Amino acid sequence: MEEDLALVRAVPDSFPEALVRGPRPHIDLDEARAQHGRYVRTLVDAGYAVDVIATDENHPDCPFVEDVAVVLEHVAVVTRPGAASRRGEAEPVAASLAAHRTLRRIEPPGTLDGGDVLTIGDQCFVGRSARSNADGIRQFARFAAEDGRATTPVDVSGVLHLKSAVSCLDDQTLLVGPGTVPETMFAGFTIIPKVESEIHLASTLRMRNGRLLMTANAPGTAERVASRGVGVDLIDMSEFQAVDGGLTCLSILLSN
Ligand code: CIR
Repeated sequence: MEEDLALVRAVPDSFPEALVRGPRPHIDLDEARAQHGRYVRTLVDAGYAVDVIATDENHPDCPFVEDVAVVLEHVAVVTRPGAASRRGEAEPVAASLAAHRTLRRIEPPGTLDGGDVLTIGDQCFVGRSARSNADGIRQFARFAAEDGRATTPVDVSGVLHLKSAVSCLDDQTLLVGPGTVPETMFAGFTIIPKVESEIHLASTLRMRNGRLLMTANAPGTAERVASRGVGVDLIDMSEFQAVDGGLTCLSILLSN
């Protein structure tokens, strides 16, 4: 029987030192762990078997597992994150994925963050961001082609990753932060704009039970999405948002 698996990584004591683009925020570690616990419970309730990878104190950003591997149908691409301080996060995640997929690896000088890869059906859109460079995108495109998928690079501005800008509500509908990507790259999709003041707050995670998890501090955008008949669940992830994280970045979801 097909099983849907979620890989997550526990929050280290060093999490308040996670990378951040703006001024360093105050992070409440207990609250971060409580929020992570609720995120994991939501995945369990949605029917995922959750594999919790041990944390790593030397890597404050390690709960953001999405950035170190991209899982396709047959292969998993182990990335080489754009931030050098994050490169040591990949191996335990790769070890866990090796049981499920053939591994491919992004090699220097390529860099790629999984947060820049948006897969919809047989298409992969990859953000050209501060974290993912042209060589990394070229290497990724080769691996995606092995998996039968075409890759389209997309310029990203004003946010960390492509998936901070664009998320997928279903195979035809995208939620997009106005001004973050050239929308012409997504011709053929229905585009729902995020509420302007919520561009950095609204993020989504599409779950196997057909429901959409959304961040609770972007109510205008959640309302816009719910009014289309999508079943929305809200979650407070403020401590992860404070260091530029969204909802997809805290898990890697895969089917077996
Ligand atoms: C970083 O700057 O790398 C982390 N503090 C946040 C990463 C968030 N990842 C994601 O949205 N895919």
